[in-house]
Amino acid sequence: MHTLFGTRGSGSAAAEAALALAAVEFTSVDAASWEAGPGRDELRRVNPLCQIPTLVLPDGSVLTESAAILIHLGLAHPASGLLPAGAAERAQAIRGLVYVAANCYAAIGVIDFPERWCTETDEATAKRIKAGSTQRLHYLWEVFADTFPARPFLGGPHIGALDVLAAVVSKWSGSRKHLATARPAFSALLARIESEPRVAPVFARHWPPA
Ligand SMILES: N[C@@H](CCC(=O)N[C@@H](CS)C(=O)NCC(=O)O)C(=O)O
Repeated sequence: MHTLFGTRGSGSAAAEAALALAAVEFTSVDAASWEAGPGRDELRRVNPLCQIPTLVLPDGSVLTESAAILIHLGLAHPASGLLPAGAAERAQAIRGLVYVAANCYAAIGVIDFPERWCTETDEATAKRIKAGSTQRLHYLWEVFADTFPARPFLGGPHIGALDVLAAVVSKWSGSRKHLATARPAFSALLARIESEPRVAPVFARHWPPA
């Protein structure tokens, strides 16, 4: 059995959606670095960075890094369509997954924890770091939208790993609001991804409608 560490409204939604698309059963441990409790203690034992998503595979090995988790699930379950079957399309999907993780997700790490990326961070400095990183994040999404065409999904005819990671990581720091006007077609794609029947319940659990 796979074990997924995560919590509501977090990046674990991407791993959860991918597990749903691959029809892989898993147990959940509610855990996050910002929530004290037994889940967090257990998470820290398997991932010293205490970040989610963290996936423990049935053989006990630990997978961190959302892109690695999704690529692994795609390779381990080729029939899921998480990764495109063709080598050229698969290469672009992997490029997209690493782009989102290395650029967009990393920027969110700075926005959420500016004090980790600066010394003696006073409130005004933290505010400036957040503002600059948010601007950069929105630009990074514009470039993503211009670089990765939807046909009609990002990996081709079917929903895949890149779709779910883009849909989850764009949930934060005003990215959706920005994209609605800056890249309306991409914004519509994100809405389509969220409403895919196997993905919609995951999004509804993580971001319950108000
Ligand atoms: N590089 C990691 C980043 C994961 C990440 O930053 N996750 C957030 C939650 S969405 C987290 O656990 N942050 C808590 C912390 O860094 O203390 C990935 O791509 O999965």
